[in-house]
Amino acid sequence: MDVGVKNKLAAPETGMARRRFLNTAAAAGLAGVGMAACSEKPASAPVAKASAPSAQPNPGEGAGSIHLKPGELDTYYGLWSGGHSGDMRVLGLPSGREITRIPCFVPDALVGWGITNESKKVMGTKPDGSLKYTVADSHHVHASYKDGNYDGRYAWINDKINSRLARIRLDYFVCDKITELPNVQGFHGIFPDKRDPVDPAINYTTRVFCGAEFHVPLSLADIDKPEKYRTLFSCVDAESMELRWQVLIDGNCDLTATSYDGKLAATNQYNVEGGAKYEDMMSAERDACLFFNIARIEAAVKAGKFKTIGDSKVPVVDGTREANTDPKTALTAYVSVPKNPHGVNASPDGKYFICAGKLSPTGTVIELQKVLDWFDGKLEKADQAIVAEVELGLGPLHTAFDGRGNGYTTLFLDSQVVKWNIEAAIKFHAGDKSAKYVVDRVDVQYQPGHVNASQSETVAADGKWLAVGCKFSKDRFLPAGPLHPENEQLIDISGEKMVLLADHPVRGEPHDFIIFKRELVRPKPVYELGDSDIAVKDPKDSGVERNGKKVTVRLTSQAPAFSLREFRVKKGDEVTLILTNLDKVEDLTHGFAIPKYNVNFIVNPQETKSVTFIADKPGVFWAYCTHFCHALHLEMRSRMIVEA
Ligand code: K7E
Ligand code: CUA
Ligand code: CA
Repeated sequence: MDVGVKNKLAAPETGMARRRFLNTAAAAGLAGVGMAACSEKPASAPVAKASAPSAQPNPGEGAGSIHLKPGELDTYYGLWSGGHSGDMRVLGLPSGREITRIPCFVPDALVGWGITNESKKVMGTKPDGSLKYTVADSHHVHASYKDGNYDGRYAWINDKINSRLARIRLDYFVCDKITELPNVQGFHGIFPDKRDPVDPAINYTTRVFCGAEFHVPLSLADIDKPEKYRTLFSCVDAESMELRWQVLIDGNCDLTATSYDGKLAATNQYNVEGGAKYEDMMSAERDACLFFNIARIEAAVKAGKFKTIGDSKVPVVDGTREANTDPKTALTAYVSVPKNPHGVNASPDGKYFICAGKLSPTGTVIELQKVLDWFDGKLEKADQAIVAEVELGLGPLHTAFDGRGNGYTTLFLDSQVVKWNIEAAIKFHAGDKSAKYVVDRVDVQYQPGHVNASQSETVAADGKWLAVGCKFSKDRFLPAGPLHPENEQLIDISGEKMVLLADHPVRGEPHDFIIFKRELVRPKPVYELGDSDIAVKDPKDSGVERNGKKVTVRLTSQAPAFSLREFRVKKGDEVTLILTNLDKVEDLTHGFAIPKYNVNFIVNPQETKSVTFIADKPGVFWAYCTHFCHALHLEMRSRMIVEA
């Protein structure tokens, strides 16, 4: 721990005694993090302290009630990552009700994701037609922007295990594309850009930036030379979902942030050491926040100043320290941040990126104009862009914003959220020791990771609700065996004091999430027949078509019947079954299951799906509707006869 920093960062408010040991904890490093996470507050410990801040009522009205009347709709959507469940969850807020889960990276039995040909095409298959991957680990969800606010087109989510980026269409709330990033492992942070750095007419998202955590050998010759392992920062085209370019960097990537003017993207780095073991990864006192000059990178790609790696055709530019010493031509700027930082978040006024210290008790505020000044040669050192580095508490991870100048940072080890004023922190850092930057603290249950506020990462941050993703729920819910849910908590931040209002158990394990006004999306109530070019548009087009051993079965559904009451194929046929749901009524979904053939999927109104299988078992198979649709739902069947 840097003693100089410690003294400079003496907290201006009282009640910090318990946090005095933070310097030793930081020195104890990762072991300290792990142990403290589990031992600081044993499950039997009373949680009375938690309600202390809430006991003081907020002045004014507060953000509103979290208890909706039956039939009343939520005013915000929340998009939550599903962690290693590999899905995206859609919540209504402030009630916290889970509305649906959108399967992305892993199969889902409800809708037939990973069963239908259409979903398999999105997920990716091996040459034999089976799924390439069935596991994933999604952490971060972000949505497309226009003029600094969400525009309701797309959301993206990462898969850390297999370095994949999935896109969700926000009209149908379905995953429509998945891209696997080349040359990297441990793809973690994502963030869409908010406008083009050069063309003012492009005031919306056209790029998604992806940070990769793990160092890997870029050539098989380097397998046994960890010192040669590298990571890359990637840019994916928001529309085509193709890779645009990558940047070879020193150190690693973690979380990602983008500026409102489109000029800068950044990633926090916790492993500037390039260590292969955690002890090595925490040997430096300061790591970095690495800035990317988007316009210059794209100019370099255009000018052919790139190489490619292995089989990948993606242009890779050189963003290493050595290649970028002249600010006036640099593609990258390394701003130092203590110590193994986690999280980089853009303040809604467009001025600052904030990095949380994780192993340092500090939040670092970096002024973006000063980073641009460094790129213009007007600032001697990139570190001069740091305008505050203030003590927040133990284990700071992520920061959300209320649009009134305050940040809300999770303190993993303290099990708290700290509300702090950014301008006051800047004054304090500049030497005004009377500047009280910490506004409030609230205990959360327990060990919070991500935090986000309603509209937080947009120009329309409204400072009403704050959700906190707590990694441990311990004693907060009825025990259901050794696996505990996570605890997503909701806090009213409309007043001076934060007020904890609700606990929600969630199936493991969301990391990040966004919360936005419901008006910002325009979900479609039904599909369009023309969405699929194999749609069976009329029941009269139903039937069995044979082409050698390949058989196509076309049918439609209209409650309470399928257009084919029976169909015949022969043992050994490769059967492709196409089903269009001709019901137009909103909410009238049908299912289609074939016993013993591992087939089940749903078709929403006007939607078409298909499955392909080998009819390897002769006999009679009652295909039936699995999704309750009608008083005669149980009677809604078709008979598949497989002739021996
Ligand atoms: Cu969980 Cu965003 Cu992967 Cu922090 S990360 S907590
Ligand atoms: Cu159709 Cu149930
Ligand atoms: Ca480090």
